[in-house]
Amino acid sequence: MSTTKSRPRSLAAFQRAQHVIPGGVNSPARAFGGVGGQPLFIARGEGPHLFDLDGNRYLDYIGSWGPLILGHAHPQVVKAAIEAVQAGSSYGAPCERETELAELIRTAMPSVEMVRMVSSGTEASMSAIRLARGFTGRDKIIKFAGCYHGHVDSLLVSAGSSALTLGVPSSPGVPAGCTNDTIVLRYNDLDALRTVFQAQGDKIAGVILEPIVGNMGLVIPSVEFQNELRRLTTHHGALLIYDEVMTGFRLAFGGAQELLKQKPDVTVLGKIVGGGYPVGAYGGRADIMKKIMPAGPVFQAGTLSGNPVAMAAGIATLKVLQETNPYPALERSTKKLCDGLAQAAVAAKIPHQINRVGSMWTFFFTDKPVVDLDTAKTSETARFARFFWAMMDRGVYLPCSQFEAAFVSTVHTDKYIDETILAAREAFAVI
Ligand code: KE4
Repeated sequence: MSTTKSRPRSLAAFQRAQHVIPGGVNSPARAFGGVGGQPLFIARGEGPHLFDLDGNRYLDYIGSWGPLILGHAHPQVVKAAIEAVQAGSSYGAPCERETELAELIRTAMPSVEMVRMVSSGTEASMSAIRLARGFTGRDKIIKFAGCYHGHVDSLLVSAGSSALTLGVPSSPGVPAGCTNDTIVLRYNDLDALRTVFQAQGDKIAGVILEPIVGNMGLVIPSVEFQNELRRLTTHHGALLIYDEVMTGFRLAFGGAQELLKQKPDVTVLGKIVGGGYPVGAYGGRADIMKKIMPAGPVFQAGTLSGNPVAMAAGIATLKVLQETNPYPALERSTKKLCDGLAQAAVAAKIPHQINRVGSMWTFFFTDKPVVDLDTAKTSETARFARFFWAMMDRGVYLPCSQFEAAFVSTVHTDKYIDETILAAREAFAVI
């Protein structure tokens, strides 16, 4: 780890946390395992900035790993959450905010005719898998190496994000019985997809994928791959499940499915849909969703599902997105950022690939086009770690892994984009 700054209060906080929390963090993605050194402990977030316990200010390109498309503490989200809290924190009974958020999701994504709220992306993808199996009466699920769908036992094989960063894409503690029905293929691999469906298409309950991947770093599907996924699942009666936890409301108001002009059978949501509060959701065709209890026999439940405070934050966030349509501006600002990073890398003669869709992007330290996990892994992760700390020391907070996407928010103005490009020019000169 090569930081030049001392951050004594973060260090002390980390040492204290390690006595009571495994690894001192409540999610391994925050552990800096991929870049070395100790994680920062945050005092507060404000707009595009994070402030650590030592009073340092950083331009935040993580945005809580995606939810904060409007930046930290957006006034309308804060107001909505405070009003909701003053009416109580949780009822254990339905409230109209749940219906309102479900209706907003349906407006954004016409493929989603009905929605069930849960409390995390993991819970949403786990439930979507169970739904696919319950609806089709089949057991096999196809996933793709490098995609991450949360820490669902049956999907913790060749998983991306922090499972990949920390070298446990297939975690101990997951019995073979949980993954025997999981088929792992290479992303963008048409031949493998066709071969599996030809051999066992009548056994496949569903295919789950990140329609535009964030968890190997950003990887874009070929049009042929997208279309073949839809053709084969339809032909064989398997469900096409888009995990839009990261891309939903990020790449367009209607998510990746709007951008790609695709129509999945089931969509998994999280992150932005809760505006930074614990919300996951899964939804899709009404005939499929009506299989979910109590409408149907497939069990799924949750004490804090549809929590009124979280619903209020999600509604406020989606309403701001719906009313302001920030996506063209996000496209412009993120393109400006990535063009600036590319120019700086070329000037420093640093081999790189930049994959970007809208306000999601990844700077890979490799000269090979990154189209799947194998090509993502050609990146020089040691150089990424040096870049990470060189940017951190210049007040820019990037995702602490080569295998994550970075995010631009609506409050990353030109001034801050320019500051980031300048920091990168200096950082490239020293890594
Ligand atoms: P959560 O259970 O963390 O809310 O969502 C799991 C999940 C599901 N699907 C996709 C496409 C996801 O990106 C995620 C979670 N993303 C990671 C970051 N890449 C969350 C960060 C963390 O694990 O702390």
